[in-house]
Amino acid sequence: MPECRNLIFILGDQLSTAISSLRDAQPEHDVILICEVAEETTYVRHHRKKIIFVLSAMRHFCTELSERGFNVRYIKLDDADNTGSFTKELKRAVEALRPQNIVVTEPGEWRVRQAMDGWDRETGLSVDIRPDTRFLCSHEDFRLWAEGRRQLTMEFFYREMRRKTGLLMEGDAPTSGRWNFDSENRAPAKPDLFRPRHPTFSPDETTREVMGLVDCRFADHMGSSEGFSLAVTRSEAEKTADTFIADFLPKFGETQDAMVKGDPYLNHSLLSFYINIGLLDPLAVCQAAERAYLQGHAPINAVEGFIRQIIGWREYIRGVYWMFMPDYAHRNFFGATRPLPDFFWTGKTDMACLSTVIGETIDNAYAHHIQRLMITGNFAMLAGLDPHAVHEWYLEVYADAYEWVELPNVIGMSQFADGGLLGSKPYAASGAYISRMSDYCEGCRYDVNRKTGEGACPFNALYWDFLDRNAEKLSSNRRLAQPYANWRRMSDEKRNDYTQSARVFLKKLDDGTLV
Ligand code: FAD
Ligand code: DLZ
Ligand code: SF4
Repeated sequence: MPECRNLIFILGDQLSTAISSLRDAQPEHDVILICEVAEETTYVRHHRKKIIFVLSAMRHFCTELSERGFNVRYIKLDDADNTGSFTKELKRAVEALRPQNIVVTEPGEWRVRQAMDGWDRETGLSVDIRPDTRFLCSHEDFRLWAEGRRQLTMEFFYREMRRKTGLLMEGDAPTSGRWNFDSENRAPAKPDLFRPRHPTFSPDETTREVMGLVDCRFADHMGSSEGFSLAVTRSEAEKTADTFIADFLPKFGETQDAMVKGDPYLNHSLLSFYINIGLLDPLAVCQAAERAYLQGHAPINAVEGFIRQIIGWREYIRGVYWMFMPDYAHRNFFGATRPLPDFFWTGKTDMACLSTVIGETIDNAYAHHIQRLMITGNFAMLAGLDPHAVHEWYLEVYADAYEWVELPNVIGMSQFADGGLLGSKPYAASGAYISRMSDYCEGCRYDVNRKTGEGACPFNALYWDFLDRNAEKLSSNRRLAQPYANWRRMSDEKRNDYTQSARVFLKKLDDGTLV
């Protein structure tokens, strides 16, 4: 057996040749371990397209590494000896290869970090756990920034990140004189038959093999392999990024908050899949967007908005995750306990907004930000669904979901279950918002203009009932002063109509009646 110096363990969302665990790797001395394991494919019941995406990208990454001369020990899910977990596969590899050390990049999830911290004990070897340098802000830097702040306002963090990266900066000042152009990014829905098409990729032999495996093994998970067309190699992901910058970025800002039936992707980038898994580098993507602005190809509101999502929100969300885990996962500010209705898995509801977004989620393992926040997330919070169950649903159904990014977005941003650590007020909205920002209400069985009673849009009564039942916790929030003043100004009869309508709707939900 040739001597193995380092056993380098690369996880399924670390598929980058620039990953820190490979920093000083030597093909002639080191062996790379990559393994498909049952534990990762089933710790939640991931959407089938998500599993196909991750496993196929892992297999293609193995080829990329082999082509660079690395010796890769690749364990497939259906290998007869597969033990089913990271820890057991690591121990098996240690027994087989007798390495001197183990090298890894820190994982993206708390539960894996817990396991990783025991790997030296489990294997009797030193385990070099390196920081994940794909992120621009280290855990330590985030902690330093957050310490002593009463509220962790993303905007201030974002400005630090602009200064740190130099993106859209002219010396110490922001390019174009403003840090944030969000106020120009709120255009409502507009179907556009001439919108360019996002690239799709036909499954190659490797992907087809994974599709067969997943259909057979995960038949009871959401979605199907049919229509799988995500990029699974670095060059395909780069093509998606180039197409986004060329064709979609110029209009990214103006349609960022819009929702249009039959157009699930609009001008969104669809890059979270690839950035999160390691096929694209977040900073390089932002630099490409900045170049588009400097070359006059895309306007500042679009480019600033896009860069803010990545160096601002994405980094900030990760900072919050690692700073407040593990208890963050169980925050439940409103004490909400309702289980998720069945239609979260089937899309079968008469509420057109929810059936559209959940239907698209089942088809594509994707929904864009406002769909996640203001349709499914908003409904879950207004209806008092258990935030932990809501979190697990999001982790299952989106192909870009890993706990470090999904959990704070759900628990903090969308459900306000952290009581306002991440956001200054809950993202609660009635049907009027959905009607303004989408074309979902046209043709819905419910009437968005009716406030209460049979046939009225359920979001209307749920919105006021949510404010009413949580008044003790929310009425002192200055950003909610206006809605609470409106609520108090209503007659007793009107307020009663709202709470009664909400009660009738929630009873139907609890009874499993079609709503
Ligand atoms: P675009 O709209 O094109 O945005 C560009 C990029 O900005 C994204 O690719 C992403 O990398 C980054 N970004 C934008 N918003 C956020 C954000 N709030 N947090 C982190 N990164 C952001 N994003 C995930 O990557 N994984 C998740 O599991 C996830 N779960 C979410 C759950 C909820 C309830 C909400 C409200 C948001 C969630 N997001 C998640 C954030 C955001 O919705 C997705 O990043 C985005 O929809 C991905 O599509 P896109 O690449 O087309 O994004
Ligand atoms: C999401 C996922 C899935 C479905 N399967 C695997 C796998 O079989 N092997 C693997 O290394 N990683 C997988 N992943 C991604 C991991 O869940 C992810 O690396 C950890 O949660 C750490 O963030
Ligand atoms: Fe959704 Fe209400 Fe509009 Fe129907 S009317 S689509 S339930 S917001």
